Amino acid sequence: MNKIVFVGTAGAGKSTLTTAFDQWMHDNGHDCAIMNLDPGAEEMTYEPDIDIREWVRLEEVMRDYSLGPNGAQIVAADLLALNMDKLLDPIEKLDADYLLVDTPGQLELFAYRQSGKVVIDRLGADETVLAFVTEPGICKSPGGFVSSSMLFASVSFRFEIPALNIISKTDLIPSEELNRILGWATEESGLYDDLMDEDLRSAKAFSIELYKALQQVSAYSEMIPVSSKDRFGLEDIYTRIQDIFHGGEDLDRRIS
Ligand SMILES: Nc1nc2c(ncn2[C@@H]2O[C@H](COP(=O)(O)OP(=O)(O)OP(=O)(O)O)[C@@H](O)[C@H]2O)c(=O)[nH]1
Ligand SMILES: [Mg+2]
Repeated sequence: MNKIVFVGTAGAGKSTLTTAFDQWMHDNGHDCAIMNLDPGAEEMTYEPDIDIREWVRLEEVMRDYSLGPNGAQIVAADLLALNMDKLLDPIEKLDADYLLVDTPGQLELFAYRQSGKVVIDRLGADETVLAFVTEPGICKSPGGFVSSSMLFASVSFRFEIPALNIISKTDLIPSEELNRILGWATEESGLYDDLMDEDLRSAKAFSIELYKALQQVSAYSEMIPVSSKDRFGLEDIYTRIQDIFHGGEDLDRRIS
């Protein structure tokens, strides 16, 4: 089973995209299931087939360990890793070709703590792809774009599995602004010049050095523009996933 793990900054649109992509997959005849790994999720826009909250709930961790929400997220992330065995059994029983995995908003818990690595390893690194989700609110300024690219590079390099760089909520910005961001990602437009023009004072020097470091390790990656609201870009995600898993061949369509 191919797994697509949606990671990204808080509120970037991971859960909404998981919902929209699941609907797109079903509408296009692909068997797809959803696993929620956010122990603090409250209002859900989808019905998860597997839900970490059956084993770990943020409010219970807060109560049992006398912790505030941030401390509880850290404990919950570790409990999540410890409970992966319980999740693997229902995954094996799922009758689906694709599993969409929604993760908590705190990207740093997943990206930098050991628990994130345990989760990916247990899901099977060779059949998992990361869908990194960022949004215009973060990356429409040159400095913000570099910071978002740094987060993308961090998760890509740390997990050593293929990663898609997705910009969500594109319905919220004019197309010229979106094209400028997409141009930065492919280095077709002058990110360096735009950074130089940005009025950031000391942060400018930091962004420029970060920009150079990311360029040196070839961290810039084409972005997939998406709007879950307008159901735009969902097919592009599917196409890229097919590229990664099957070298571009759409097995589902070949069989049907
Ligand atoms: N306009 C617009 N709003 C969106 C889109 N995707 C998500 N949103 C909104 O952005 C907000 C956050 O979306 P979520 O899907 O909850 O984001 P998340 O990354 O799962 O958030 P956390 O799990 O809390 O980190 C919600 O109010 C969504 O309705 C989109 O494509 N367009
Ligand atoms: Mg969410």
